[in-house]
Amino acid sequence: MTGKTVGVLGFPFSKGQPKGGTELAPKELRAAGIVDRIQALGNNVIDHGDVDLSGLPADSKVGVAKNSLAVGEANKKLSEDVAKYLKKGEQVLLLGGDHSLGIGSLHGHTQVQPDTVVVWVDAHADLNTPFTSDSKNMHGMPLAYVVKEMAQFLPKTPGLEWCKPSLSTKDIVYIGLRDVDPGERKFIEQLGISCFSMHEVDKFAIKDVVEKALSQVDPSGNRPIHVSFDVDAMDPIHAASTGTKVPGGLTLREAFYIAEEIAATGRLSVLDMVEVNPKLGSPEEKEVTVANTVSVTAKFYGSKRQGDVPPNYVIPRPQA
Ligand SMILES: [Mn+2]
Repeated sequence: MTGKTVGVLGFPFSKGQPKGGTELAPKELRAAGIVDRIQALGNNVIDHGDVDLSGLPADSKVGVAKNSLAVGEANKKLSEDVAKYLKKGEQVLLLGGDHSLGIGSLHGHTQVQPDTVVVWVDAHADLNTPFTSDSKNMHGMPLAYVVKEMAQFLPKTPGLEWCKPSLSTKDIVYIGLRDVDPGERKFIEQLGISCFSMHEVDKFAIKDVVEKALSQVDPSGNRPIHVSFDVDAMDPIHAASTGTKVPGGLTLREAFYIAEEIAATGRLSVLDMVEVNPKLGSPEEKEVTVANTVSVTAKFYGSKRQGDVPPNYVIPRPQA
């Protein structure tokens, strides 16, 4: 995995959901050494800091979706930043932030690489529209705003006017789902979105799930890959400090395996790591969640459980 340039971008944002704290995650992940870990694997890493989210509009009332003006404006900036660094030839590692950032991340990515495929690793489908969502929180809606076939189900959403859907349902595959709303289940079925829920993870085991997922979405195996990794895909044992945890999730080993196999394709282009919330859970749970998020991220950039060897490592010998 040497020779790649990874541009790291923080998105300190939490208005896609009601619990404050995800805006602190980029800082926590950096403090836990995420940048150094990826650099030590032989990647060239540039930390671009955080997306400038100053001066976001304040949403005075709940319109069609909560905080849609702020979510829309923040994601517009994000989309521009993601596109900017991809155009420079970098891979982008995005540190969220809540999962509403999928809107800007996918929009920006498809502006530069329209043939990208999306692997959405999550306990939830994040495919709600403002009409199918009970909570009206936009971290449950990002895919609805970037998928062409979903446009017919969406209301006009203040703040999101700039966002033209640029992906097709056939470009997307889910892994890890286990808490899917009725409307989302209907969309998945009717639009034919590839989906490997925890049931399929149990049934086929993670090796076959990853293989099938990648071959379904990209049979020829040559398209850029966008992974949107919600830490709530993992079991709460491994990632308790997150806003919408659901029991029965991926083990840490299964999360590692997904990341290792994606890394092995050599086609990872954008990785979103989202929904770490340092304000939730005990201090120990926070520490475990952050540490596991850093470890999974490192696997996406070449860290191996068989052991990592720094590029300049020389076996020590006794002096003659
Ligand atoms: Mn999510």
